[in-house]
Amino acid sequence: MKYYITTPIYYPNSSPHIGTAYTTIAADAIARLRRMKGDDVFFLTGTDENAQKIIRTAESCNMDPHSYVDGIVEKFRELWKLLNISNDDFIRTTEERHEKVVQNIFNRLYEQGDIYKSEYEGWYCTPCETFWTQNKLADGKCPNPDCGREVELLKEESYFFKLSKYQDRLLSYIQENPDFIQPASRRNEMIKFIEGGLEDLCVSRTTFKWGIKVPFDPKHVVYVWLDALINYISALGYPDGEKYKKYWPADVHLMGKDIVRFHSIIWPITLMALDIPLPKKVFGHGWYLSREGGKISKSRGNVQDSFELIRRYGSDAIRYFLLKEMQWGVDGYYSEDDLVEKINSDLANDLGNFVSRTLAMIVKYNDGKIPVPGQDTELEKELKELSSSVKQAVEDKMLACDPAAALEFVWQFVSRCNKYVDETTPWNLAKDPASRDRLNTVLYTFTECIRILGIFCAPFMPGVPEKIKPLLNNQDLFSDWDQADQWGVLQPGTHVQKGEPIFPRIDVAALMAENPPEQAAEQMTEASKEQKAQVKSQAMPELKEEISIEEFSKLDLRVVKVLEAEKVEKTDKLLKLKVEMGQEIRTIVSGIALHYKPEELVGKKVILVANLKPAKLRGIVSQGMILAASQGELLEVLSLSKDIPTGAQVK
Ligand code: ME8
Repeated sequence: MKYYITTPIYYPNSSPHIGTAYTTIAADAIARLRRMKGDDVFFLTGTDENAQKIIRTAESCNMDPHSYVDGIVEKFRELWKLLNISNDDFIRTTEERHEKVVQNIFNRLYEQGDIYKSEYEGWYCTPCETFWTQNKLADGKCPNPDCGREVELLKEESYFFKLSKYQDRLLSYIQENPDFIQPASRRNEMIKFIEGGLEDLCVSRTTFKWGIKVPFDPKHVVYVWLDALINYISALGYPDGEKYKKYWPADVHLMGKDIVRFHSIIWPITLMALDIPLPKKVFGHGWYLSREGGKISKSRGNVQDSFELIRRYGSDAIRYFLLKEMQWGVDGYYSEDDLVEKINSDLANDLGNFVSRTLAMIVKYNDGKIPVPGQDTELEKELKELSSSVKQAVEDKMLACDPAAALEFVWQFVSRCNKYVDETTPWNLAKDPASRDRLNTVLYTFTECIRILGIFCAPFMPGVPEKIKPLLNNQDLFSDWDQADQWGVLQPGTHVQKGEPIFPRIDVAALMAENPPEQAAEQMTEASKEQKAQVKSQAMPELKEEISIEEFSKLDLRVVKVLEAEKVEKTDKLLKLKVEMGQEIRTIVSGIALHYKPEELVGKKVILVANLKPAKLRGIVSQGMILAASQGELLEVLSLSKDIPTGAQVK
């Protein structure tokens, strides 16, 4: 089966950021999965260079546009390489192979009467590269809710594309093909928009020279959006190229919701006019928003240096976080704090720890050799069935462009693997020679689980198989998706090793020392604090995965009394507390200083997670954690009103 997937081609007016990276990573994960399934995949990305805003940015840097974009395009290529993006081609719209196709198409549309010459009088938003009529403006500014910037009045001779002629045909197509625009909410928006009436589109400009010349009237350059959309076929060598014949129509054009309109109107109408089949799906995902409010975007200046983030956390972790946090059809939030939390909980703890502890047991109980397994029990059968259902669910979710849900399923398997360790208690089996056969089965199953996890993670985090491979004697076992529910692949007798943790925990204290919170807080303006409070208070946090009563009972919660409280020097969030728990006095560091003055806490009876591993914060060892409820900017420490003695259990 052939499978053709594309990302938008990005404007190289500044370096790529986390938002831009999301679409490319999501497309990459889908492409990788299809390849692992055996499909013949073509995955395209690139850069959209003939935009007016490129000239403006280049001018502001005193550079000519060519040199300017060359520099930024290199950054895109470098970032995609660091993020392990497996694109098959990278198209630049300043390449001759693209220009030729755009000119041919413009000619053809003109010759068949779909493009005609007239005069444009109206508004233009350069940041959005969009024409607007007077009645669409919002208070005289760009009506795009993410823009709202000044628009410019244009009056120039232009060529127009007869969108209106194709309006009814397009509408019927969208209505008859419910999968064409996804999710359904975007499809409905598009239907409404088209029903409102399509005006012919201005498709050339004369007030600057940067761009692809209209072949029969070279004082005009082609409007950047018509030019850009054509990349999806010019890269394949339309009209005669082998790749075009093989891969078109695209299986999915993946993009953010901001540009679904261009892909659902201008692009299909261009294709209809040329008598070319339409892409199978146009999918518009949500945006990454910053916790401080607003879309992560170059113009808002709220982007973090992606290269620095990769240096700090690694490409797999960034990929995992971005794929996991963008729920289907809605916006996602990005913050470095959330990223660190996810790395520590999902990657270091759930996944990494499973791999290290099980391999350590094979080293300890079987000299590092995979044993010959004995008879399966219900537990092994259950794991095998789960691997099949997870495999199918991941495929389905990825076809529906929903990597977050696909990863949920993968993590169901990760959790089940961890539970299997707790259920089988190999440390007890190892004490009893009569249980040797059972222990062998369990240890063997561990290695198979690791192998399968390597396959499940491969599309999302291609570095994971690379990290697991040397631990399983350098065998290449992770590229065939269908082996994710085949068991018994690993040969008994194979040597394994524990190695380094595949995802080391991030030391939050060290990170805080590198970027003290008070600095970050100072940088936050009052307005952005307010926005942050609004953003945070809007949504109830997602419910976590179900746990059993046994798992819950592992928590040791105790009543403690605060004896002393003081601020931790050089921080604005941390309080150091001395608490009494029965006969014992403990030191606790708690991030509640923005909500409580030290003296407000002294004498209060609060609840402590008493069996949490001690952690060092700002050089102070914190021996537990105080419970507090929080939403948005609100936070309250849970306290007791009755005089229950300290040390009492909370159940
Ligand atoms: O629109 N969250 O290029 P562009 C999620 N050249 N995705 C985001 C994002 C965010 N905060 N910010 C950007 C263009 N994106 C045109 C496309 S295609 C023929 C021409 C992603 O550089 C998302 O995919 O402004 C969005 O649609 C795209 O970057 C816009 O990139």
